[in-house]
Amino acid sequence: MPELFGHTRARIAARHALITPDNHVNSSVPGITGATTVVLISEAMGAGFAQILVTFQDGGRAALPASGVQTFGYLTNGGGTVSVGRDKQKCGAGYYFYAPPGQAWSFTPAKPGAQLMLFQKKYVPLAGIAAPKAIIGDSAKVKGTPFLGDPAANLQVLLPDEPAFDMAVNVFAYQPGGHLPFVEVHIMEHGLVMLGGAGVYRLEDSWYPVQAGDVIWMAPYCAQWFVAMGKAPASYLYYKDVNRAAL
Ligand code: UGY
Ligand code: MN
Repeated sequence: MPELFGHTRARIAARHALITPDNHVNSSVPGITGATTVVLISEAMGAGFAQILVTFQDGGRAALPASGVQTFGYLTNGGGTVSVGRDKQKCGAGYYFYAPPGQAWSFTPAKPGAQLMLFQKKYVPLAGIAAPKAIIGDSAKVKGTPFLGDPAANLQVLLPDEPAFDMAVNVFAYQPGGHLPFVEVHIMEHGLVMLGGAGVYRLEDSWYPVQAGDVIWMAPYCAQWFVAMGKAPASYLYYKDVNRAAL
């Protein structure tokens, strides 16, 4: 239904943001054709990374050249073929890939409607440590662990937690009523998409109702807390910068 009075749940603040599917406006991004591309989070907002949603149409394709940018992609809908460097694999919903800096990658959807959530970050090398290798995986096969021992909050870590990686991407799944055990305040930045369910996200001193499709940016030190609400589990996919010195 068209919005008659200019209401929205979106909020773009200096140190956090909430963007709902109703707010999306497409951009053209080099290397992505036959698709609608929405740049949800970017340096223009004050973030140190980009989060981009790509929905493919008939004949669409993404093919990005090698650069100093690393890309993590997660298939939120549909399937297709992912190529990273010399690796090539057919992937379905819930699959993910990691394209390290210096490697080209492409995605060719099997059918229109396939949807990729991308997280991109300029890679920060670490002296004496080789850059990471390409990864293609299925999140359904990644074992989760109860977050700080709480079985109502299950964490799946999709990328290896090794010094070579300066970014992490995880899936957090909560049972109804499950919540982050405390209000987190940390140097790491987050980009997040709600994969399913609903809940309330505290960001700094505001509380927001959130549901599937909503995207959140949390700047470093943004106070954050989440509780899952309703009768179904809630889950989100999120990015975080990791493994680098503060100074
Ligand atoms: O990894 C994290 O910092 C995570 N616990 N944060 C979050 O879910 N907002
Ligand atoms: Mn956090």
